[in-house]
Amino acid sequence: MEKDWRWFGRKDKITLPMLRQIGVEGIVTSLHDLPIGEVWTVGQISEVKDYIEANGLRWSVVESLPVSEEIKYAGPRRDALIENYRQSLANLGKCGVRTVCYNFMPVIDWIRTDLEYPCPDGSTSLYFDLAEFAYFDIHILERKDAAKDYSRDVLARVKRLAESFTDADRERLIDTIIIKTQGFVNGNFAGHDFDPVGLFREMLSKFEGITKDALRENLRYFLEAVMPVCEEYGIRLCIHPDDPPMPVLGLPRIVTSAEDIEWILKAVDNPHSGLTFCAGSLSSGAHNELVPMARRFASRTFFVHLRSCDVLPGGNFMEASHTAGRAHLVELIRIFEKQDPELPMRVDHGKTILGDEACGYNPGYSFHGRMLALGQVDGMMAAVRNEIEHKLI
Ligand code: DNO
Repeated sequence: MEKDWRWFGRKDKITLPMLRQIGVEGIVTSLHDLPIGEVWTVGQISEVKDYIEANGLRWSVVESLPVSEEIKYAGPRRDALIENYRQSLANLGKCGVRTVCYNFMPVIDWIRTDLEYPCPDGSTSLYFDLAEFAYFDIHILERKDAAKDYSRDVLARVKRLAESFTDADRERLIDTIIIKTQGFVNGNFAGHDFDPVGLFREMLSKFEGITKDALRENLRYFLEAVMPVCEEYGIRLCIHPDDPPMPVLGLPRIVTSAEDIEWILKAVDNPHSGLTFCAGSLSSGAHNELVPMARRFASRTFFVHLRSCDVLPGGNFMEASHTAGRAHLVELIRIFEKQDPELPMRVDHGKTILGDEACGYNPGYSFHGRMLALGQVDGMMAAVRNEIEHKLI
């Protein structure tokens, strides 16, 4: 697979010359400063592409071309926003950037409750604690009937948290769930000088009455509208799984399992519509067995995210090392290397190590932690290529 790296543009403290030194071949990025829903012009795209190429790299994948919330809940501006999306895809195609990742998670992108969870070895990792998340839902958002969505066990833990949580704990949770994890990937919650909980409630209300089936139909509508542009420009559009892969905050989620992925690929059965195989998101759901899923969907996988999770008791999970956890990365590499040795791949969510904590990187996007992960994955890929070359697999 091609070794790619998620780079957040010129404001990223990790520069392109640094990435060349560690063996990165392709860049994964987005036009991070543009509001969601605006057309990406040829000029804006070329400017970023030229800069990447001037540094001896290529722009391999767009992650993400974000889908506006109104497209997801079928609001009145849906068709106009889809038209903008089509235009952005066409402009990317004209510039030769042809792998485009997106997701269809309502309101909230990826979720963690702790961005600096201390590991025994002194590093820190991202962590999801279901009881803390339920506390956020029940006691901070105060969503109607929220308690019905959690088990008695989780509710007992929430009760204990409610007894011990200070104002500072509440603020930390709001900052983690709404601002820090969403801020750099999701234009809905980018700023700091607003009422995040109020805005969050308002966004949630837009999805009232949207069932899983309705959300699926809205995805089908979107894909049917954009596929002709993807065909015309040779674009491979690949949906990112939901992270974590389960319904949250009363919102449906539709990319959580093999059955969901199968539905999407069949609903609009076009070779330009595929999957971002995010091993981390999928492995954080105990119901997902990644190796058979990779075998099943390899031919429609256009982009791979390599990381691995450990699922813990009580619905909690954390990021594992890239050589451990339930994702079985070596086996996934075997499957995807055989499928297409050129497939774009990036490591995802490294730990925070060796001074990363002082650098203000986006959560999960440390330099040393990801570099270590890339080294581990690079080693696994070299071993797998050797197996393939000597017909050992
Ligand atoms: C977080 C990422 C997600 C992902 C988007 C893709 O680290 O896994 O933000 O990039 O959901 O659209």
